[in-house]
Amino acid sequence: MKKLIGVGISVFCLTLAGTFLYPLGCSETQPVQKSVQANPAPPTGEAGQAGFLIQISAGAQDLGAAAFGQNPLTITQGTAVTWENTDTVEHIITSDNAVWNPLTMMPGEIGTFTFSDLGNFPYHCSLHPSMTGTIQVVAPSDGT
Ligand SMILES: [Cu+2]
Repeated sequence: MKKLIGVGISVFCLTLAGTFLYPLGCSETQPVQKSVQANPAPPTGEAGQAGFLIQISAGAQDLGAAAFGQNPLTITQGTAVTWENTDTVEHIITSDNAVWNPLTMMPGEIGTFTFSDLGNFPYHCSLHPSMTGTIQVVAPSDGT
């Protein structure tokens, strides 16, 4: 004559196991936060190619060709160029040959154009015609 008390023991064991396992689920790992502050990143051009940032200096209207942070600028084909207006007045970056639509930038604003064609691209500010710049677009070197 045997009394089966196995079921009762099993339930007890499961409860016990749950109690012991509970603390294990509590361990937390704090992820290390990496904070990298960089200058405003220019947008990424086509094919994942990095862009280039040209800052328009304060007082740009009196600076002529020096109004633009990089001038003349040589880039490889497909690069996106972003102008950032760090001045206190509006500027309108205009292609001499109407290659792109004029980029109107109030102070603090940016404008971007991706250069897909080779060649020299002179530009100016249509509000301050003495502000002139040139971008030269060259073929990416393929190492052959
Ligand atoms: Cu201007």
